[in-house]
Amino acid sequence: MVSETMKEAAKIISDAEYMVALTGAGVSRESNVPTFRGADGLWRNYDAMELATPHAFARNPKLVWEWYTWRQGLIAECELNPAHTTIADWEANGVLNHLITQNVDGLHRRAGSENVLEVHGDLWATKCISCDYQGRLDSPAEGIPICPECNNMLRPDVVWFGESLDSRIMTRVHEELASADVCLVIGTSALVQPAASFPLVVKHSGGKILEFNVERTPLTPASDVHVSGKVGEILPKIDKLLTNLS
Ligand code: BJW
Ligand code: ZN
Repeated sequence: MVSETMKEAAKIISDAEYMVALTGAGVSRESNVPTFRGADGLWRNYDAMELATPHAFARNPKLVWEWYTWRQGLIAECELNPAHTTIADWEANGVLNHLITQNVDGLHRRAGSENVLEVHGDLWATKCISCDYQGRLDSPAEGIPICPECNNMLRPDVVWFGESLDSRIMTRVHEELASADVCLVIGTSALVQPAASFPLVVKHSGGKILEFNVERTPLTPASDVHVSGKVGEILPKIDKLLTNLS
């Protein structure tokens, strides 16, 4: 079924001059990657402060690595869903200019998206806790990976609570937001800063926000259109509407 809000969203997308998207864990939910918050989210069974902070890593690096190894295994096995592929098609077709993702699962790149800013890092990337070494894993970590340069511990190269986002990536994010007249907000609870405020930059410069989510979020009141439902189902329907509009 095609709803009125889907039609409104398709019209705004087809009229956009420069469109960016902010994605979150909801985009990968239909690939069976757990989200963070909500009834079946990771934070139901795991304490964020025990796992996703620099303090947690300093206290118990083995536990933190076990959690990341488990997630790496899940992601290595999972399949793309139509939300990832539609977003990648929109970039290839010139509908979407740039993608800003909070996801660390790498699934947007696997789907073929190239203009991607991964603001919370990459689950497969590592960095040394004491020297400048940066590396990549090609399969789930075994135990605590060790730095080949200085023998100290490697950590996942992701952004934990209390850590700043990479300043070069933030500069690129703000360049993209300044260029955009439409921002899609796809499958994020919009609770984690600073990412949750990125769409408001577009809104405050006169642009539009289109939100796609199964639930309302703090960004819903600022959104020009909120399309309710699973993004793996909604985005392909909107794609069909775009074909009819063009
Ligand atoms: C579907 C769907 C389907 C499901 N279809 N939809 C007080 C006020 C303001 C800020 C702060 C504060 N106290 C602390 C802060 C700062 C903090 C913060 O924002 N905290 C808030 C939680 C309160 N932020 C930070 O610390 C950031 N750094 C920073 O601010 O630096 C400056 C600073 C330094 C020192 C002190 C203070 C400030 C860093 C944030 C890093 C976040 N890291 C994580 C982990 C990454 C690594 C890893 O994955 O292991 O990033 S946390 C986690 O949340 C992950 C995600 O990227 C991020 C966002 O989650 P997301 O993607 O929105 O997922 P969910 O699960 O929340 O939502 C899923 C959504 O999908 C839901 O809405 C569903 O409905 C929907 N959905 N299925 C459509 N099929
Ligand atoms: Zn090192």
